[in-house]
Amino acid sequence: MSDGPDPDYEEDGIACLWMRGGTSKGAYFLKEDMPKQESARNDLLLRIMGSPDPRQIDGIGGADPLTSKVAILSPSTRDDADVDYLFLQVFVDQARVSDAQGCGNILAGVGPAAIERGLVSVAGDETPVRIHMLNTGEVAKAVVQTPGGRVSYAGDATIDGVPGHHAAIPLMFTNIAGSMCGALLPTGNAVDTIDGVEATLIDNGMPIVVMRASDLGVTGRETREALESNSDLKARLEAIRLTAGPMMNLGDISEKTVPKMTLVSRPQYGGTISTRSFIPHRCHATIGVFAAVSVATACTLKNTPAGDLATLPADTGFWIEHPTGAAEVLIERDENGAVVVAGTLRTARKLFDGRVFPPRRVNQI
Ligand code: NQM
Repeated sequence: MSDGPDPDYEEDGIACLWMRGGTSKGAYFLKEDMPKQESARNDLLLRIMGSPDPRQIDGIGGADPLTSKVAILSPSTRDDADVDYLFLQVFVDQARVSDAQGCGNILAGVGPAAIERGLVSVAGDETPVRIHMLNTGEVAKAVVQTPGGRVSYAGDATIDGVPGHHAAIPLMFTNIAGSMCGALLPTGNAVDTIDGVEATLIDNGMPIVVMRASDLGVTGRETREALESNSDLKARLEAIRLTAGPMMNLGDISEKTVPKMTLVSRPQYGGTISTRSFIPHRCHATIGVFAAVSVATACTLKNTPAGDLATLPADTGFWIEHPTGAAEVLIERDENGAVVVAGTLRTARKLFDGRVFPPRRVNQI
């Protein structure tokens, strides 16, 4: 990164990889191409995405939190990682950019993007990439298909919520318990009661609040659209969230995207459990990767909302049902039943590689 003035982004554009990562979509940048000041960087990202505007019509964002995401990559600052990854959530209808959560779906595109941008060298037909997730401080391990010395996105892996089949990108995690809350169960309890609703406040990679859908007056089988139009439910969830945040050591979360709110019910399609996730104000079309790991972990806790409703698998494969299918989470437990390793399989795809042009601010003209 040069010490000189920032370039003329509006005139020259900025190098951008637009990728699908798992069931999300986002813009991948090199840190060295970004403004040095955080406030200038966030302002640039808002303009690139077209926020604040519910349609993001003047930017590349997809008018949905799941398609208004950013990954910033840089050479790793740690010996046990190959690349540093900062995730940023660009709000759609507010002028806000948040680093207060990670994202396991966008993580799926980090390995390929790091290779595409020359931060990581191809190692053979498959290239392992150790990713330092700056939002939580943990390292994830991904494996990228690299036959013939370049990233291949083609393959036969499928994930629910994404049409077609693509190259598999396995992701493995260790030591993610308490990633943001300091402990797997930050209150020390497997069940807390908030506003009369039993909830498990848990963080195994993502802080989530797990509640029985039936305790909130819904079945948990509703569509994303039906839940999003239920304003009474959304108000009740937000009231519970505002209480849960400080209990989870997250401080005042009124302006943050964590904790996520997860409604659980019995599995419908032979999976482990059925979910509907609020992230936190829109209902997820599928489920976040780390949120799915956290729900799977909650399923292993007896006499809890998830533990009571789950049908635990005989092996390590937990299927977390969501509005458009199910996500598989691999869970390995130690002799005490504690989750020590978690993993999942995602796919990712390079959609566009080019330069993106933000609009000028009025005061710049
Ligand atoms: O939980 C959405 C997503 C996510 C996050 C969100 C995610 C995760 O699906 O790891 O992937 O929870 O805001 O992209």
